[in-house]
Amino acid sequence: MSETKGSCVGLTRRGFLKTTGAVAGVGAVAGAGGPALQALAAAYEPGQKEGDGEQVFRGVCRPNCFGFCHLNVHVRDGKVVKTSRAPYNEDCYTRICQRGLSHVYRIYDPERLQHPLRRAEGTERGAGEWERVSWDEALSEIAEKIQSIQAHYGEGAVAFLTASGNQSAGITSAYSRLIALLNASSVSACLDMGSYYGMQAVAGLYISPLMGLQMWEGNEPTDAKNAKSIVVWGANITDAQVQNWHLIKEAMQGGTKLVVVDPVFTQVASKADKWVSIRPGSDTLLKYAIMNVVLEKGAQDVDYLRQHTVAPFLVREDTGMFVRRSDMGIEPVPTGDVDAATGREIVDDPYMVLSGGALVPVSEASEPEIEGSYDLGGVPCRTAYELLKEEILKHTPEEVSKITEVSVEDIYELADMCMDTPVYHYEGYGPQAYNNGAHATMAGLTLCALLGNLGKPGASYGAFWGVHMGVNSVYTAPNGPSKGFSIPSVDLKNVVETGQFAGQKADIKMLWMYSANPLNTHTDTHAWTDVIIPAMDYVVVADSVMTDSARYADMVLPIAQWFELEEVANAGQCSSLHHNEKAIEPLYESKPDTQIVSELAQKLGLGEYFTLNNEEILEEMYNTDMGKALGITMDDLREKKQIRFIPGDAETDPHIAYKDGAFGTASGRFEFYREAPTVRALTTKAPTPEEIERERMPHWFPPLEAWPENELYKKYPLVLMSERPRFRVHSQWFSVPVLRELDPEPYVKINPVDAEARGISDGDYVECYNDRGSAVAKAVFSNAIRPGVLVYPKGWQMTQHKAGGWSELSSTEFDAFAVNNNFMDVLCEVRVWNEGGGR
Ligand SMILES: Nc1nc2c(c(=O)[nH]1)N[C@H]1C(S)=C(S)[C@@H](COP(=O)(O)OP(=O)(O)OC[C@H]3O[C@@H](n4cnc5c(=O)[nH]c(N)nc54)[C@H](O)[C@@H]3O)O[C@H]1N2
Ligand SMILES: Nc1nc2c(c(=O)[nH]1)N[C@H]1C(S)=C(S)[C@@H](COP(=O)(O)OP(=O)(O)OC[C@H]3O[C@@H](n4cnc5c(=O)[nH]c(N)nc54)[C@H](O)[C@@H]3O)O[C@H]1N2
Ligand code: SF4
Ligand SMILES: [Mo]
Repeated sequence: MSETKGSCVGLTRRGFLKTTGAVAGVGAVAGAGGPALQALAAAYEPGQKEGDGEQVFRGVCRPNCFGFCHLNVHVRDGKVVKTSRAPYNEDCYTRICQRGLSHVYRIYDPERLQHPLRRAEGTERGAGEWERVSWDEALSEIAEKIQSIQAHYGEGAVAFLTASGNQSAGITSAYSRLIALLNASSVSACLDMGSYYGMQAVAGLYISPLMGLQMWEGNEPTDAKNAKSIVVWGANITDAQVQNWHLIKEAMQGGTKLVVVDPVFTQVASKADKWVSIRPGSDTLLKYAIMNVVLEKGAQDVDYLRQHTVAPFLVREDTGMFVRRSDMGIEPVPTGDVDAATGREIVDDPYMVLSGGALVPVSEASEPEIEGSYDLGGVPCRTAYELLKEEILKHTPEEVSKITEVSVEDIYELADMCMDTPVYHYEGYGPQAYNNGAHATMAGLTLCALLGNLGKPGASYGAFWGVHMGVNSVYTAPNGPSKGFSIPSVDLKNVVETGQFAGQKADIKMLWMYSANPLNTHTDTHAWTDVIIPAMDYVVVADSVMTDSARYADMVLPIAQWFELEEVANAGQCSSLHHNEKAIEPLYESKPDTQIVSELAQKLGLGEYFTLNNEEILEEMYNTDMGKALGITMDDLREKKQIRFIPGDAETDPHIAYKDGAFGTASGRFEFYREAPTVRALTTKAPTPEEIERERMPHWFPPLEAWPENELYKKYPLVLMSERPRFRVHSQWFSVPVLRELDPEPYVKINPVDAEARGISDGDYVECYNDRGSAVAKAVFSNAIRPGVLVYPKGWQMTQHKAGGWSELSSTEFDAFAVNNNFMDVLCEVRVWNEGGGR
């Protein structure tokens, strides 16, 4: 193992052994002869006690890896000695991984923050010099800053930023309540939003009767076995969604074929029946080429298009809007109902479709025509399907092959598999991480709608991920929602630079980050260190370890670890609520976020709103009338440990998306054509008329940066892509010795052709760089990487690199509609690292 820079986490072999010893000293590796993972993984039966005096608590592993695995947290003498697999109510979700098995190292991490830290007086932010302060001093100072900043710059000048470090009800509700009462601003993370926005654009949102919002609405992964083929679009399942890999494998054992479309020959690709290597950023085109073959073969599902999509709707050429009855001069009829969302009266003004050459309201046509045109008093109109067909016919396999670098034969073969339905399309988050990424999702779903490959067992497109919304909204906003700004994180730099947001003056002067490490996990570290942070009068970070973001704070607050408090995890791929018991007292001086917020509130004169302790907050959140009606109260959760918030059963009756043929769109149909595209979130950028036009249908346009036609390509000819390693979830687990032994330091995978052209040898330290920044890592030769592409496993803190950090290279540029972090839309160059030398 080599030495890495930085005081926090640079572990030499000697340092590593010393650390392991220190952890073992507090009883970490019970019964294990050493830190070997095998020993940590010793089998445990549910409820089994290892020995006298051992207590086993139910824990929930809750990083944003989507797994939310249930754990036994084994406690002896008030110390966690081990974590092991605990039973999920549904067997198919009972599982654990190497991260779940190594929690003891996180709890007793020597790097764990023990008490509040204030940036040492006279030192620069990021210098890493701290002084210990008491909680009373820390919270008094923070309260004084909040009050003085709000008095000077307005209430919205204080902003809270969170990401996906821990999606749980207690923490979320406590901060939401404080933000609402302070009228503070929120900075929202823009992670995976290309995929989310793309899905919502064409298919809308699904809200389950049990108050679950399916943010990513596909068939449950346990349904993959019902498909003839699984087509993976840029998902690294064996490493990034390891909890689902056994479901894919079981499907394969039952005869389901696996195809992987990925620029990289990933681990999943190596297990597949077919791997299709694609040029990064071009998935939308490949999907159009497949649709082209579908039309060529006449394989489209006319009935599905007619009944469940906007195919038969007529589109006016002049306005781009669907033809309604009012376009024929018939006044809309008031229904007497009011739209809850807009407060507007609902009128009856039906969409008109062609039937036997005449226009009729859609409900009156049993077999509306999906092809054809109509002259509406001089305004030409065509069916939405005609418009889609026109776009599809532009993208022949031959043309698409030239751009995507997928062979024509492969396009036909893939098209054949897609047409042999049901097909389970498993979309990951690679294709959406480009500026054009949302359209890859829109096109994928459109391909499925064209084939009627939705709403049936085995027939699905996308990902699957839910969040429970049945919380007590009076608790989270007792006097109504905050009047502060809601700023997407990719736009924060622009807001700080212009002092404007959504047409108003916006002076953001204080940032409080929790469950987030944006200087590491969001794009363009220098946007944070050089623009955003310097513009702040005050920066607070609440975390359990010294992260890249915490290093730049003025005050760092130590939080209690996951098993040191009771919590309810309320999101994830299993679409369940999960109960996490408190197993031990918070270590050192650390406190749960809920307690930190309550104690601060006392100092802010908001004490009357924060009289409940952590457990009582959870009861307040779930013991609602709705909770009682749904059988989801805190008592239910404490007893059952896991409660599914969508109907069905994972094993015997998996969730099938769009089963009833209805979609959460304005028309209630699948909208491959949209009348009035709207942005996902307000930003400082307004979409241009061309962008609005483009947004109506899935459309391919080149990535913003990572494309050969880009001028920058001459200087930076390599596309820089990330992958999620099995050793970390984002930046979490970064300092766990047993995992560091397997994965000691940052590396970058490079095709030998690219390396040799630059005089790079396998194992050299190399510097990847562009105009925004650089990162130094070890070069690992790999023929699994396409020439012209570099791949780095993400999530190292900057202090773990010899120099720089991966997020220095990406940009905060974003698409005005999807408002997403473009993690893969990055160009760079690489050279042998010249330590101490300049460029
Ligand atoms: N161990 C671990 N697990 C995790 C996480 C973690 O940090 N660590 N993070 C979690 C989170 S929040 C998320 S969002 C998920 C992400 O889950 P995944 O999306 O499965 O994870 P990635 O490793 O980003 O894999 C993306 C894949 O897309 C490919 N790709 C890149 N560009 C393109 C393209 O243009 N087209 C195609 N077809 N493929 C492309 C990449 O080569 C890569 O194989 O993982 C979750 N699980
Ligand atoms: N290069 C590159 N970067 C990426 C991606 C990529 O594909 N490529 N993917 C992105 C995606 S999809 C995601 S979702 C993000 C995730 O981005 P983040 O959410 O910022 O990442 P994490 O490292 O999981 O969590 C942040 C911090 O939350 C802290 N935390 C955990 N539990 C608690 C708690 O209870 N209270 C408090 N106060 N803090 C807590 C952790 O210790 C950790 O330091 O990463 C993104 N970053
Ligand atoms: S890290 Fe994810 S997959 Fe691993 S045990 Fe935790 S929740 Fe499960
Ligand atoms: Mo994510």
